[in-house]
Amino acid sequence: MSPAFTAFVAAGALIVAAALWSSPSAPAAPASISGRTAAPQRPATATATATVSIEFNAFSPAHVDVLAGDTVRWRNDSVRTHTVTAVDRAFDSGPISGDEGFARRLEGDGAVAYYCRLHPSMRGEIDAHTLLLDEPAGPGAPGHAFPLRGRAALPTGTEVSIEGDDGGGYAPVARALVADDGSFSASVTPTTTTEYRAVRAGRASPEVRLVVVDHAVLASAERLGRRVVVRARVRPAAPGATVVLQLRLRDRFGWWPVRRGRLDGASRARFALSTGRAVRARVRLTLPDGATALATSSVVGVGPLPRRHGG
Ligand SMILES: [Cu+2]
Repeated sequence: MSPAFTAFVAAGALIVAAALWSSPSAPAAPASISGRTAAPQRPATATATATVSIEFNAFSPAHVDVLAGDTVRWRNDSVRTHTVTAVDRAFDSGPISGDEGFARRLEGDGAVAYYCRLHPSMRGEIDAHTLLLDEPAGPGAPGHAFPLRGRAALPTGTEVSIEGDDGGGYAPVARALVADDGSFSASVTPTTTTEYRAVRAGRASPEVRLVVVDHAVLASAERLGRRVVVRARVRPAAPGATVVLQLRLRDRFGWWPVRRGRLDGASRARFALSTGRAVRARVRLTLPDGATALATSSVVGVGPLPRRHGG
């Protein structure tokens, strides 16, 4: 379980559920329930480092998009000596032998073409941008809000427009403000696979593609003595994707995430609970954050464990 998810569920849901399962007769009354907290976001940094491998006769990747102010680091992974030399001679690494490297901070935006003086057919390019969007964390779902994040080499508080194109050309779909650390985020709601870009004052980030898939989650529940097993299957198949088991807790007025898992190679997951109580459950397909919903199963349930008399 990742620290992020621990933080997410530790807000109350897992504690409630744990108390419930371990002592079904005791009233579940934790001191406080903070509910659905926002999923912790990966902290963005004002600058980042991109790494380019120098191979035997090529730079890999040969094209890199960075934010103005980012540093590019080249590492010689080959047995030959190479150079990293700007075509306009703005910089020249000098000879780099195996296992050595070279770094360069890109101050402004624009394209920088470079090559190897010793093997002039080896060429590469860095595009430094004012705005960059992160690659989406996974496929989105039609009609479901999806978080987009990015970085900007712009002052805190600058407003950035997020534009989307799902076939009819780019149009504004969201706005975002640049935070102190240069990051920005916005929520978009695609209906189909869409290209996005961030725009400010005529400058646009490279576009990113959000693939949109209409997944269905099929769930079933079964009581096996004191154990309740909830099984889920996702179609179309999404092996490795994150699924969250939610329980309807009568005293808590809502659905609570109590377990998180990943779909196996057959796009299935299985959750086991130990409880004598009646259970109403559903299974939700989410982004890796465990919080952004992509699809939700119907409600499934089992009755309570029959009471034993006598003995
Ligand atoms: Cu070379």
